[in-house]
Amino acid sequence: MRPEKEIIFVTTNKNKVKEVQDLADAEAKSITIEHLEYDYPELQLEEIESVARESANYIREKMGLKKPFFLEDSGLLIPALNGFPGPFSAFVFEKIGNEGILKLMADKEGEERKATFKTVVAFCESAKNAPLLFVGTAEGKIAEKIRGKGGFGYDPIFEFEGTGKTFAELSIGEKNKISHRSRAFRKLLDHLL
Ligand code: ITT
Repeated sequence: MRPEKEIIFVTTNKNKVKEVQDLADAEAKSITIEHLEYDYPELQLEEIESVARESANYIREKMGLKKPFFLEDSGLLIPALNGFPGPFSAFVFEKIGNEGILKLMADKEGEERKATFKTVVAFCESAKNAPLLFVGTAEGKIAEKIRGKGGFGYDPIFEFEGTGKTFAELSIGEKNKISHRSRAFRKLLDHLL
């Protein structure tokens, strides 16, 4: 059967693709996700929304894609560190990793360990259309130590509120029930369906 809609996901991160693919398979069978591995230059802007929007505008101008496409920018925001690492999450992860974040949080207790994961999906129906943004967040706290073998990035130190488990202790399906990415992507699916 011909799929009703094909959309391109522009990202270098295969873990993001796995999660989004799993969610589309489970909740939107008429939508096919095509992965385009392309490392677009990410502007260092203060807001994750602006990074996602400007990245999508760059793709619109440079790539002239013939199909609808989206990309997403995600970040971990820790209020006790004034929102750090936020839009700089990829850079910070590369430089200091989860161990570095745990060190920065060493003197933080209780409410001070709160953190938010945020994903902003930027979707363009065509290269002519300005991006539409869909935002998803997940609330939790920074764990005391690295836990779990699943997931990627900051997952082993992000404990989802109430569950007591880090995202790295969940399967992809379980993470997709509650994650920032799934919440943003579901909004895109609602828009498309
Ligand atoms: P693209 O920009 O090519 O999509 P990326 O991995 O650079 O891939 P981001 O800039 O959105 O993606 O990610 C910022 C950082 O946050 C990066 O280090 C990711 O590993 C991490 N990250 C993103 N989503 C995450 C998630 O769901 N769980 C844990 N870490 C995540």
